[in-house]
Amino acid sequence: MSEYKTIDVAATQMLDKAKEIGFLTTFDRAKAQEPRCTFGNTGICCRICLQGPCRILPKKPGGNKGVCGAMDYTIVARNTVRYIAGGAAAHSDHGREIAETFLHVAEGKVKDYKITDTDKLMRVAKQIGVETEGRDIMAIAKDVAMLALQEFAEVDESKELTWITKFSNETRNQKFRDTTIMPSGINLSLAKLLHQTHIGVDADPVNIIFGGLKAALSDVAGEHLATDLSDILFGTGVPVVTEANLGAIKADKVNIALHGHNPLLSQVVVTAAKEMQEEAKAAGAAGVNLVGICCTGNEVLMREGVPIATNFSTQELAIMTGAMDAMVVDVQCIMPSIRTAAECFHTKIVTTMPIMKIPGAYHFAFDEQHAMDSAKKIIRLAIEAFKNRDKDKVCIPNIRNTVVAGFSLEAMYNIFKKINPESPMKVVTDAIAAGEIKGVAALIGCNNLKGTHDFNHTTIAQELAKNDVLLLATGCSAQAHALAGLMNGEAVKKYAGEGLKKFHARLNAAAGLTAELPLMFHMGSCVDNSRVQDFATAMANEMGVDNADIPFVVSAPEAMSEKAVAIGAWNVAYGNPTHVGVIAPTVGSQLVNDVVTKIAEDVFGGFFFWEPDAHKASARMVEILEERNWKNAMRKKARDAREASK
Ligand code: NFS
Ligand code: SF4
Repeated sequence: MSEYKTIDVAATQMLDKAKEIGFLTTFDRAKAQEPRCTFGNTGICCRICLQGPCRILPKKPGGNKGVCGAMDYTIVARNTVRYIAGGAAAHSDHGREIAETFLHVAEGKVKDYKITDTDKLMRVAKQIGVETEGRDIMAIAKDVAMLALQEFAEVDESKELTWITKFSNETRNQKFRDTTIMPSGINLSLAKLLHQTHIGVDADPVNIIFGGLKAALSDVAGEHLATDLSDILFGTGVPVVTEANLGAIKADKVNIALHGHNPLLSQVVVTAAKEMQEEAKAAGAAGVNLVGICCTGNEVLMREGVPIATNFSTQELAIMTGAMDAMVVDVQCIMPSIRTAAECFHTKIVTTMPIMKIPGAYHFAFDEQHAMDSAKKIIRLAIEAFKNRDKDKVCIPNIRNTVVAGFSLEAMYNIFKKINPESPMKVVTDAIAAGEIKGVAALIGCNNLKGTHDFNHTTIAQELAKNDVLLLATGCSAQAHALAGLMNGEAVKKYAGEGLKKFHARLNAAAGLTAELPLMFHMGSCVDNSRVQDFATAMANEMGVDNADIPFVVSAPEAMSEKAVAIGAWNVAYGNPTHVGVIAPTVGSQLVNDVVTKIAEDVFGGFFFWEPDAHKASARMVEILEERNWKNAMRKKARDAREASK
């Protein structure tokens, strides 16, 4: 066992190296922050106005409320939903940026981007009600782009978000209307939520939570359109075989890490890198080698098979290899400390987005008109850096695992269709009905150094697999499994229960791929959780039951970011039991905590549960799946009996 809080062997080696050179990593900083303040940890610290911070101090006369009189439940509810606003803003703004470029492509105004997946364009257009019959592709694309941008601009509260209503089933849409959480415009619902949680506005915790859920549904729309438009521009993921872990960094090549979330520039860097291999060779390297970190890494993995270097908590350690020539970052989940880490080496940190700069880093402002030029300049900067690389400082852990990824919903359907061409999702629901698999779990979200890096992710995956649960993954969770060698066919042999093994064998025989299907199906980045929800909705539709009745669970074993809170919240609204592997800062108010962990189930069928212990969490998830299957069986029995007595 490592002396550090990680299960990753390569990370352990790099942490040793960091220690040797005296570089303090996020692992040291996490330790330095302990013990945490109980007020903040449980959510009862309010900093919403300048009279604060106010803490709940029940023992002092007048101390049981904030200065304005806000109760613990108001403070906790406000803090929680403000996380959702932050997360939904991040996802949606990412979606909006893609939609802007998409519009310019449709208008023929940019040269470095094109419509790559016309089939997907047609499918999305039809789904959202854009006329396709006999129309020019670009005209259709323009209408899709305009509708996408309208999702942000809408201020008429009687309207409903297209990317919610057209991709959810009618039962859920009605649920969203009945509970007043159906959003009309993305920007509107986020602004409203910030207004609602200003000092002296909403004091009712339940009303605040419903405002938060409306913002969370805006997050779904932002994510879904980001996924759709990225697929149309860059291609929809198909199965790819590649590798993961720090061993994907090559000593003899110019190494460039693509890190962040927005694929607009990184996708062009991939294209540019293919053209610039010779330039790298002229500089004495064996070529250009791209690796991914966080969700930008997932985007280029899904579409281009770019290997994964590492995930969130270990991003600094990719630099510790001494062989990282440039790290190109866009937005979200980029630790500012990568710049300090880079100072110990020759690594160039390149920021690319106007809202994301790091003092001392290079800034190549992304501009869709000159995306290819920027990409080439960045690669040249990396080639220059390579020439200055100190070979004595290079130490790359010899660890890499085979990864089979690229499972967009379309890619999964292509496999299912080989077994059941008419109703592909029936392949899954039949296997559940037959008791071969217990259900489906989606492992998603971040790393959080309150626990041990990647321990919860990989332990839960193994436990669920043993219990015959079909596994989907996105985000840094997917990367954790990839790094640990769980994302390949070997892992099925090692960890899957007998039922899951049989299910996989059937899929493998049908899929006819050169590589065996992996234990975990990597569905993409965190915005691609929209794919995961589409999977769940398809299950509900196939089974003819409400979303809240399907044997489907979600787990964010090491949740960290505001985006993860937004994703968790909408999962609950969609009826999904949602495990979070850290204790949420809702526990400071019994009332709010009960609303999100208990009452939510009565309203939406979905609910949160906090469980830091990976084994207990897995057991609970299996129990939930079994319970839902049992209920479905009972309902069927009752229905059959009724039919028979007619
Ligand atoms: Ni998701 Fe992806 Fe990772 Fe968490 Fe950050 S990279 S968008 S937020 S840390 S999973
Ligand atoms: Fe304190 Fe109320 Fe201001 Fe919050 S809003 S900081 S509880 S006075």
